[in-house]
Amino acid sequence: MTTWRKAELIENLQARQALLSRIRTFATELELKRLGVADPTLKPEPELLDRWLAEGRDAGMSYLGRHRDLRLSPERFFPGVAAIISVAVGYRSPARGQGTGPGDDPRISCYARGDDYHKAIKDRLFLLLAEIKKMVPEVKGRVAVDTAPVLERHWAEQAGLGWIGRNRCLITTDLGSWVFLGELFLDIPLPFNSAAENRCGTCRRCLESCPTTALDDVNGLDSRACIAYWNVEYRGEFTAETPHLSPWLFGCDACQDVCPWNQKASFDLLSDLHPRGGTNEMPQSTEDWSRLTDRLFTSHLAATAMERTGPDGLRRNARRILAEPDRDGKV
Ligand code: B12
Repeated sequence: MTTWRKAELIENLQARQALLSRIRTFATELELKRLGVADPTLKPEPELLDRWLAEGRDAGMSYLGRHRDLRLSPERFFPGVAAIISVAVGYRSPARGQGTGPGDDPRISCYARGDDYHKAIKDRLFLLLAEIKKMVPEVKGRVAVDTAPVLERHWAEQAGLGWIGRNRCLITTDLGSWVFLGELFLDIPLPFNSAAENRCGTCRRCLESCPTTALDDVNGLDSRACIAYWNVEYRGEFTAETPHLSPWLFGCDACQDVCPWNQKASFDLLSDLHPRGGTNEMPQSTEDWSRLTDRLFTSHLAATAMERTGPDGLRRNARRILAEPDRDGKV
């Protein structure tokens, strides 16, 4: 197998191209087909994050402000960074029912029905790093998926994978916004991709369809109004500020369901992310969910994205939906 020294990669574009081609081949074997490389000097604009935080749009997620400097500066997150590999991984499944489709009651965001994406993507990025180490023994790298202080959508956009839409999601031309993101920070240079062009045009369907008007064009998303903040991230009993969650038991896809790019998106999803098979035991109605047992949670829903909220959180969400007045004002 050809190996490269770091100095050689810095000096020689052809060596960088050859390495990237090998990286892509191996990544494809790992099902990481959508991969781009971002230039770490093209940092996110501090003003946008600072304004967002100053306006309290982070709701109770204080970690977003606490690690502000790391989020804005890839060198602080990973000293010596010379390239950021960004991957987009599909999760939309053709399977319907099980609370994932329009008309289902209650609804569960379709990102939450397969195995936990954090592990699925991280495992693959660590394997990719190990393979790069075989080709460039000096290389150092750091993997990030979701929980790391990294503005993932920004890097995915810079890596040419898609654009940040009005719904604030990274939208790709083939999978729409039904993608998870992950990154591999490297201290060796690679050929960079160009940032993707924004293709939302004049479409405002996501802004108009958000049931709680949490999205606006100028300021982005207000987490204090976002249903996905309340039914996934918020801890404790709900307050007077909590918006109506119905029909959303976990997460919310309202701003993605209406996106025209998502209507034509293909179902090319990572094998780990296929929805787990439903059984007769699985809760169906909101009443069933309000009585979800810990045993059923452990046997069917542990190690899915729903682990974040846990059985107490899911029961709480279901009780809340049951207590909300329906469209005719009846409880
Ligand atoms: C906190 C968080 C949330 C919060 C806040 C969401 C938000 N919009 O910030 C809550 C709990 C509400 C949430 C909900 C969801 N999330 Co979330 N979330 C995150 C997390 C951990 C951090 C996001 C963050 O830093 N926000 C801070 C704001 C300021 O960042 P920003 O809007 O991207 O803006 C920055 C840049 O984009 C840039 N920018 C460029 N143009 C503009 C324009 C404006 C107006 C602004 C303000 C900024 C901006 O400037 C900003 C700062 O430099 C990321 C993972 C990560 N580490 O990035 C996942 C992540 C964004 N979430 C993800 C998902 C899947 C979701 C949901 C779809 C889940 C669901 N179905 O319920 C929803 C979608 C909600 C939405 N419409 O954004 C995916 C998104 C994948 C994709 N295709 O984009 C991510 C990337 C996780 C992952 N690894 O895949 N999430």
